Amino acid sequence: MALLPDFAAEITGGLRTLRFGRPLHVHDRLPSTNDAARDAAEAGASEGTAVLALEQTAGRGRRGRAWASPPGGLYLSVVLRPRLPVERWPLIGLGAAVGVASAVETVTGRAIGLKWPNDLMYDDRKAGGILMEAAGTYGIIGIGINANVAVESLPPGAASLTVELGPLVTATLPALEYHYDLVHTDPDKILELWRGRSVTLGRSIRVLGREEVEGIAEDIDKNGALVLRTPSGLRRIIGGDLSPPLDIR
Ligand code: BT5
Repeated sequence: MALLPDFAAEITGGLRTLRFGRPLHVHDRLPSTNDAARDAAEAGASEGTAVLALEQTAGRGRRGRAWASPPGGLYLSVVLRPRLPVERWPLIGLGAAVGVASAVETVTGRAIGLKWPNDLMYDDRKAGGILMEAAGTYGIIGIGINANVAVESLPPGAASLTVELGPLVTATLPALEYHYDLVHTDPDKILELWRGRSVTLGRSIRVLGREEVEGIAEDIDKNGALVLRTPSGLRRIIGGDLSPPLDIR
């Protein structure tokens, strides 16, 4: 699990951020960049401290699910110290998704949509995901983007983009910082940008989980919850997983 200072310097040399990626620790391999960023946060690291690994051996998604992290992809975590009430923290995930989608689009020229809450979609397939973990006063935002890998090494339904890792990181960190700051200063703008990229809204879907609910994804509310129109009225869904749209053909 060696540190790669030369690659870190190559990225930070052209980095246009004030806090994000300052510093940036690059490792050849880690169990999970979210764990390394959490350790840094616990040790007092300032907001923006970032950890990148070229490969993860125990990458994770939400609810303890595994995140396939073969070499080639982007695995990045950033320490956050939000100045927001905790019920608004889900907006940070939405803001990060908007930021990462715009960075990926800029670098690859591919259109990226967002599936609620935080999936990056390319061509109806999942090309990336975001994991926001909160711990008291700080949060860790973890970003996984499938890049430069054979889709056979990813779960079914995944897509991988062809893009150089260095420029992708250099584009992602400023987009993350900009949208994270926007969550604090103009959260309505984040909601508007998220809605503009949504592949969920207007679709008939099923929320999967302990209690399954079907309905039409009508909107997201000011805290990022999904507003679902069901036969028995509007329901707010705070966290969960969505089925693929039920209204496809
Ligand atoms: C996510 O979880 O989409 C959040 C993924 C966050 C990964 C980053 S990488 C850097 C940082 N360090 C970490 O350890 N994690 C973060 P979720 O919505 O729960 O999606 C997980 C599900 O997506 C799995 O159950 C699989 O079905 C599928 N999946 C796993 N790996 C995938 C991949 N590489 N590409 C697309 N889908 C994948």
